[in-house]
Formats: sequence, structure tokens, C-alpha cells
Amino acid sequence: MGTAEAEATKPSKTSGENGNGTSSPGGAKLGDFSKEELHRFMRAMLLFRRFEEKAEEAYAIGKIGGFCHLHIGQEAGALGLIDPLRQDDWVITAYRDHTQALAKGLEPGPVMAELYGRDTGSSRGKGGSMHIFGAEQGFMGGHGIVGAQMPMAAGMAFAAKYRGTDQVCVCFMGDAAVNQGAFLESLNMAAIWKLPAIFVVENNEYGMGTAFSRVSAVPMIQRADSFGVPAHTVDAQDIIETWSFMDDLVKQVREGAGPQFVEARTYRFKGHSMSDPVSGTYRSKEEVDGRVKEQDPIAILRNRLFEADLMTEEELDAMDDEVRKEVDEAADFADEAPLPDPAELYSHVYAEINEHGRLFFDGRDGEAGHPGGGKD
Ligand SMILES: Cc1ncc(C[n+]2csc(CCOP(=O)(O)OP(=O)(O)O)c2C)c(N)n1
Ligand SMILES: [Mg+2]
Repeated sequence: MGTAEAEATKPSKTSGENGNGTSSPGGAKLGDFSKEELHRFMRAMLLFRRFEEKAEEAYAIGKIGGFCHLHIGQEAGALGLIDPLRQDDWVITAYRDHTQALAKGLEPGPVMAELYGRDTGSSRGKGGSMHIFGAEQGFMGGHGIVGAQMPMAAGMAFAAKYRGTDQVCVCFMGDAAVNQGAFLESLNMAAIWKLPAIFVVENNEYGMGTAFSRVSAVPMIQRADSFGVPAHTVDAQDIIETWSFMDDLVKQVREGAGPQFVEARTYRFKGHSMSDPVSGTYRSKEEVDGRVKEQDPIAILRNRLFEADLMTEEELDAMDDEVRKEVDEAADFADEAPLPDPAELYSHVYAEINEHGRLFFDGRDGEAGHPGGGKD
């Protein structure tokens, strides 16, 4: 797809001043980035794509069990909305989390090993696909309950404000999550306390098989209105726009602009999870094929780079080969890793008893000899 076509498929963008003075950034151009940066963007998105394809393949042959939700088609959002952050900023998200973890700095090996349920996985094989974690990288999970991550995001943003740091917390959610009570509570408290939180809805238009238009009487962008939280829309298939938008917004929040709501407009190219078909009763094959053809974030960047003579086909092929090798190595790392030791069953889980009581330091005493405690 050529640049003109890519421009034509862009959703309309909210720009200019918002209610409380935060501006919706936008209007970034290719020329705002160096060739090296643009190549880095391409490489990262290719890595995400190949990683997910490998996960899909591994799932199909039974190497990965349980739930597995792929992010294919949504790579520009993963990169553009996370890459501008510092390592000590936090990201918390839902279950479609593999590429977001990579974007926040986790290595492909431990993420793949987590999908394989291995001891070297980022959650020591106990979390699986939906619960990737990297505390060191500020990646606070991976959460399977729709909306569960939002109050925790508000809590982390509160901690930053209370401690007087300038950290920012970015909370991702799917479009279905805005109908959860946790959404209302979190946005309201974040607004009242002017917390440094950015709530990002990855609006891929469907919550499993339910179109957003069937569960909301108003467009997504209006959902934050009643909290006084400034709302922005960004075309999350376009890495250039998304990255520069987020870079600006994070700076504003770091400087005290308070919470923000972002509708990142995107589309998932695969089924809801590995057990769901790509298309079916809720969306037609024609719809999916059309979106894949017009809105593939990797193809959009590739075409722009080719047109601007900023990348050759050979360079792209070489990059792709390198990335495929990296993903193969991640899969080998996962394959060769041991399963968790059964003796570790009660460590790093809520049932753990340590010298402070339970894992969450709440002061309760566990019953000696019973790793699960037993008082409640
Ligand atoms: C509280 C709760 N209700 C229902 C589910 C089952 N469920 C899992 S994913 C999902 C749809 C979520 O869709 P969306 O938020 O749009 O995210 P997407 O899958 O599109 O990334 C539902 C209903 C759940 N995990 N948690
Ligand atoms: Mg959705």
C-alpha cells in the first residue's frame, strides 16, 4: 500500500487543545526521525510479528498450552505507545501481552519460555501467555480478568505521585474493558488526584465476537468525558504518528498534566485467541482481508521507507532473516528449559508465607508447616 492510501485509511484524529489544556500531539513526519530510528522501528515490529507467528506455530503443535492471544496487526501500538517510556515507567496490561512485554524491554527468550510454561520464563512458568511479568523492566503484567489492571495502574500512579517521582504509568486495556466498573473507578480517582496515568484503549473494534458499536451508545473517545480526563485518538497502525504522539503525551504527563485517555485505533488480524477462527459470524472474511491489506503496520512503514529511499528491499530481507533467527533462538531457549520444580509450587504465589506473613506483607501469620496458611 502506498503512502497516499495509508493516509486515506487513517481515522480522524482529535487534535489541538483538550478540556484541561493538554494538547493532542500529532502531525509527525518521516523526516522527524533519523534513518537509524526508522530502521529500529521496523526491526522491532518485525520481531513482534515473527515472535507471534512462532508462538502460533508452537501452539499448533502443542508446545504451548492454555490461553494464547496474539497481537498480530497491533504491533505499531505495542511499539509506539511503549517505546517512548523510560525503564522506570510502568506498563500494565491485559492478556494480549507478549509484544508489549518485548516493547518494554523483556528478552524474547524468557517471554517465549513463559508461553511454554518453563522455569526460565519471565514468571517462572507459572503465569503463561496471559501473565508475562518483568518487574525490573517496569512491566507489571499481563492480567486475565478484563479491567483488573486498571485499579492497579491508578495505584502505581498514586505511588509515583506520593513518593514525588516523575514516573508515569501506562495502562492498556481492550475496548471491552471500558464497560467494567473498574474503568469508572480508576479514571475517577486518577482525575481527582491528578495522577500520572495514561489509560490506553487498544480499540480493535471487537471484544471477542462483540463489536464495540453493539455495546456502546457513544464513540470510544467520549467515554472519558464525564471524568474530566482529556481524551485523544491515535491511528495505532501508523508507527510514526503513534510514537511521536506518545512521546509528547508522556512528557506532558511527567510534567504534571494529570491522567489522560487514549483511544488507539487498531485491528486484530487473527482470532480472539488460538481457539477462535480469524473470521466467522461476527466479522466477514472480506472485512479481515481488507484490513490486512490496507492497515498492516509493517507494510505501511515499509512502503514509506521504500518511497523515501530510506530502506532497500535487500536491507529489509536481511533484517527479517536476523529477526527470524532471534525468534528461533528464543524458541530453542524455551524448548531446552526445564519445567518448574514441583517443590516450587507455593513460591512466588499468593499462598507463599514469608517472615512478614503472606506474600503481600499484610502482617497475617501463616500456620507453620502449611505453605498455604489456612486462616481464610
Ligand atoms: C471480567 C471478565 N469477564 C469476561 C472475561 C472473558 N473475556 C476474556 S477476553 C474478553 C474480551 C475482551 O475484549 P477486549 O477488551 O476488546 O480485548 P481484546 O481481546 O480485543 O484485545 C472477555 C469477555 C474475562 N476475562 N474477564
Ligand atoms: Mg477488543
